[in-house]
Amino acid sequence: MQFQWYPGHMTKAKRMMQEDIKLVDLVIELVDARIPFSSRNPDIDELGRNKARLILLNKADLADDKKTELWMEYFKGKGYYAVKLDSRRKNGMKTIQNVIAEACKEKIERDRKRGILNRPVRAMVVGIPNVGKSTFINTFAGKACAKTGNKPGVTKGKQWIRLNKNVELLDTPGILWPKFEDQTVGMRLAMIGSIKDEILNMDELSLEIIKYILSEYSGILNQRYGVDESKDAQMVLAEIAVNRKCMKKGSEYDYSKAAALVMDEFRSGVLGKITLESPANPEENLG
Ligand SMILES: Nc1nc2c(ncn2[C@@H]2O[C@H](COP(=O)(O)OP(=O)(O)OP(=O)(O)O)[C@@H](O)[C@H]2O)c(=O)[nH]1
Ligand SMILES: [Mg+2]
Repeated sequence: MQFQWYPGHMTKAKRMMQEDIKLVDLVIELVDARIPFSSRNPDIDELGRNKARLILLNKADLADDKKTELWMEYFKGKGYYAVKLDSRRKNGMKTIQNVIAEACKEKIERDRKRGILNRPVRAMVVGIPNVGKSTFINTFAGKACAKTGNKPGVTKGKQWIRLNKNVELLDTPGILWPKFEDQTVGMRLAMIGSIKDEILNMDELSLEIIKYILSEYSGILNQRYGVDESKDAQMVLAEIAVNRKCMKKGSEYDYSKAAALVMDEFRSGVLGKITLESPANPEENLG
């Protein structure tokens, strides 16, 4: 399988990000909690150098809680602040407020020594497509948010959202691209649904996910589809087609229909909370 990701826009996006990052104290980076390695951008560490860094493990409601904890430890060990969340929900946002204050305490202290009081922390949200940036901004800002308008002297045309007296958010998120040239990374992005399905081989993808679930989350496929887990992925897929009556016209089984069913139920969380990579072996191949 080959993956394509926003070619052509990349250089422009990166240049814009470089400009935007100069304006903020804190970079809030969203990653997908199911693939915290593969959903990161290779350039973000370079771009965000000298800024306070907060990593949000978003869509944690779909991820394996134990593995999410391991990833939080991993990121904290590397000097980031890290919080897990479901961006669609309001709870959790208070924690983020507190972590932002903590992450920016040096800046606040520096301001205070220079006699600058109450200058809000400026933050921007970055992440790869579909990771939940807009959802997060909407939930975090809530209804009470007010656009502060253009700030003369800071920059032209940038809109800031004043969250409260302590935090301002750049209102357009920075879209980054993943390490799409790596095929394992591409595969995992495809699995969570971040790559257009039309260009994917869903049958192949479903066999990979079945293989992975059989080895890492035994019991799940038997429970959901009544399949024999001692068989290989191909046989398991065939059994899912039979048990779920995935038929073509006539009496032939439709394995592609079964494959699509498995992908859909994985992505929507129906199969359970499943994480595709661990911090100990993030680059290891699936299955
Ligand atoms: N389950 C779950 N779904 C989420 C969460 N956050 C966002 N989503 C869903 O993920 C999808 C993408 O969310 P967006 O907020 O549009 O993502 P984005 O990063 O702004 O995407 P682009 O603007 O395309 O770069 C939407 O269907 C959201 O409802 C979360 O924490 N949990
Ligand atoms: Mg968006």
